[in-house]
Order: sequence, then C-alpha cells, then structure tokens
Amino acid sequence: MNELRFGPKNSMSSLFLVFCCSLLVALALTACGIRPLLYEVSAQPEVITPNADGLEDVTRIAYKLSRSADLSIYLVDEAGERHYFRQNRRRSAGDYRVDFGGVVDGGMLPDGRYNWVVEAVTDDGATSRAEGVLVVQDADVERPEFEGFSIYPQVFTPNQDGKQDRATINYYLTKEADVSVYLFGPDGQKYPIAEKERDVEPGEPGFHTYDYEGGVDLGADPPPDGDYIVRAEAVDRVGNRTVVTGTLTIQDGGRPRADIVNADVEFYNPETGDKVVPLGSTLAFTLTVENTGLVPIRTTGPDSGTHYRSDQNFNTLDTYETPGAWRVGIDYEGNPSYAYPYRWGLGQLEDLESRVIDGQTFYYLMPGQRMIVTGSIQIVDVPAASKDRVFFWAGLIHEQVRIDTFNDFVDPQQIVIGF
Ligand SMILES: [Ca+2]
Ligand SMILES: [Ca+2]
Repeated sequence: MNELRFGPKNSMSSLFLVFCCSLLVALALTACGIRPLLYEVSAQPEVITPNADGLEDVTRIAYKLSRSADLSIYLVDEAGERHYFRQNRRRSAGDYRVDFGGVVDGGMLPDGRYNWVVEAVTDDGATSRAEGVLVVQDADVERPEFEGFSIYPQVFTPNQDGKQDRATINYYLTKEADVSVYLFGPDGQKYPIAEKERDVEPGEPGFHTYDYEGGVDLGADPPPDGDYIVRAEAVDRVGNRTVVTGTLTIQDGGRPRADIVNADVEFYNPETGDKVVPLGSTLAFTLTVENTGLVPIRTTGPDSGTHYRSDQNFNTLDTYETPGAWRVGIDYEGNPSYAYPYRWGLGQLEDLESRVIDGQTFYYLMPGQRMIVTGSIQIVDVPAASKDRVFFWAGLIHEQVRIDTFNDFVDPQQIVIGF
C-alpha cells in the first residue's frame, strides 16, 4: 500500500482520485478488519486420554488463515513451559485441521492441564494468536526402548567370500512399536535393513535380529565402502518415539565374479598328449581362471597341480567345502556321486594374496588377476556310464553359494577310456 501516494500537487483528475480512495479503503478493510489473519480456531475435545484405546486419544485442532504466514502450535504447561507441536511452519491461506495426540518431540506430554496456542506471523510482522485449554489424562508416556542394541561385527565385507559377509543387529524391544532400521550413508543416502523372520513378529515386544549382507545375496550391489550410521527408530501407537544409533563400516563390498577364460579347458593324457586315457592312466587338464569382478574372491586347497585317483575326491583329501570359497572342479558323465568330486584351488595358495581374518589365513584371487589351474586324475575304475567314451568337463564353483550357468558344464569333451 505504501506505493500509493496522494497530494495536492497531484495532477490526477478528481475521478481518478475517487477511484484511488476507494481502492485504499478496500485494501485497508481486507488487511485490517474483515477477516483476521487467523480465525475460527478450535481444539475439540478439550480433554484427551492418549492411550491408543480409540477413545478421545486426540484433539482436532482447526484453524483458518486469511494470508500466508508462519504457523506455530504449542502447549503451555502449568509451569509456563512451551511444548511445540508445530513451529514456524509455512502455511498459505486456507482451512486447516490437524489431530494432536499429546506427543511433542517424540514424547508424550504427562497428564495435566495445558493451554494450547495457535499463532500465525506474517512476513510483515503481523501476529495473530488464539488459545484454549487442553486437559491430558491417562496418557501413555512409556516410550518403546531398544534394550541391548548391538551391531556385530563393526566392520564387515559383504562380498560372499564367507568371511564377515554379514552384520548382525540385535535388540530387545520393550513395547509394541513400528520399528525401522536403516544405514545412513555419508552422502545422506538411506539403506533399509530388513528384519530376519523369527517367532517374534516385527514390532512385537521381544528379541529381534537383523542379518544384513548388503543386498549381495539378492544380486544387488551393496552400499559403497565406507562408514555408516545404523539408525533404529521405534514409534509406538500413541506416537512415543525412540531412536538409537550405532556405527558400521563396509569394506571390500561387492558382487564377486569370475570365469574360466574363454570357457576353454584342455584335457589330455600327459603321457601321450591325446584324449585317450586307458584304465590306470591319467587324465590331466589345464585352464585359466580370471577374477572379472571388483572384489577379491577367496579360494582354498588343494593347490593347483594336485593329483587325484578317481576313487578319491576333495573330501578324502581333507579339503572340504567352505562357504564362499571358489574352486575349479572336474566332473564326468555318469558320476554317481555329488557334482565335481575333484576340485582344485585357484592356483598355488602360496602365490595368492593372503589375508588374516580372526587369526586364520585365507587366500584370494584379486580383481583382474588370472591364474592357470592344472590337475590330474588317475582313472582307476570304470566310470558308472560303462561306456568306452565318457564326457568330462570343468566347472568354477562358488561353494555353497552358486555355480553361475556360464561356469557350469564348461567345455565338455569325450575322453576315450578304452577299457
Ligand atoms: Ca483414550
Ligand atoms: Ca566377506
């Protein structure tokens, strides 16, 4: 309005002056009198019992704004202290209704008599407020708690090598609540963590556990390596809220990938160089394995080059499967037993990168690294197929995790047993 100016030296016609005066009156009425900034404010009912029994758990606060303003709603307790439900929220002109169930800052107001206040402040400093009484009775002030909240280990490597692939989060929830648990990254990114299925349903009081592998088991890339905040939040039925946090570091995270280079396997009789291996003779092979992924892959013995008799297998050599290890295996047509009974590590273990985890040494083929793997099997009995010609093939096994299709049944070749 201060752009409007009037004065005796003005050359405007009287008609225009009348128009301007009318306009001024209209603006003044709108701004100052006809409708106040904040009006028709109420909070009903006046007594609430916020205990989630469905009866008078909330009071409905209604108000109208004639102009845009910053709006606050707060409760003043008998000691005169303010408890904000809404503080300086930007609101445009309009009708508003909001239910208030006694919770401010995630905690329930204790039983007592309060004054509610709704207050609006415009950009030019005009203020309008309304207030009334609210009595809180039978309030459920008990917050849900996370007892024994723990994260183990604090550093984990979600890469399916079978070592520290998972982080376990445990707590005992003291009260029924909606619980969410997530990782909070340095970049502000959130990664939800799903609860493990157990007897105690999610949100029920009792012991809860989360088994987190970064999503790798579902074929996803885990969150990037780095330090994370683990944040757990519980909100009960009346709105009491509890937050606990911890830390978790991700290292060497990622989906492991490897293959037999060119899907090429060389089978041969080391005495003759051909594919004729009479009973009692030896079948040898050579192939190359490459780590084509971004994370190290773990392997175990026996070393490349190890010799088997056909009536042996990796278990009889005391080189058992361990979850997450990668080995080359050889299998054959008519094998009556489990798949790939003859297995070899991805090279000579002493040539590989080693890491000590929990006091034990483990061996890794690093990203981009290739290793030639060889081995041999003395054919001492007739394969069950009882055929003159028997197919042999190779596989690259991610033990107790999977065999990728392209790593299974690789380069099958007929070997003449010639019994
Ligand atoms: Ca109630
Ligand atoms: Ca790992």
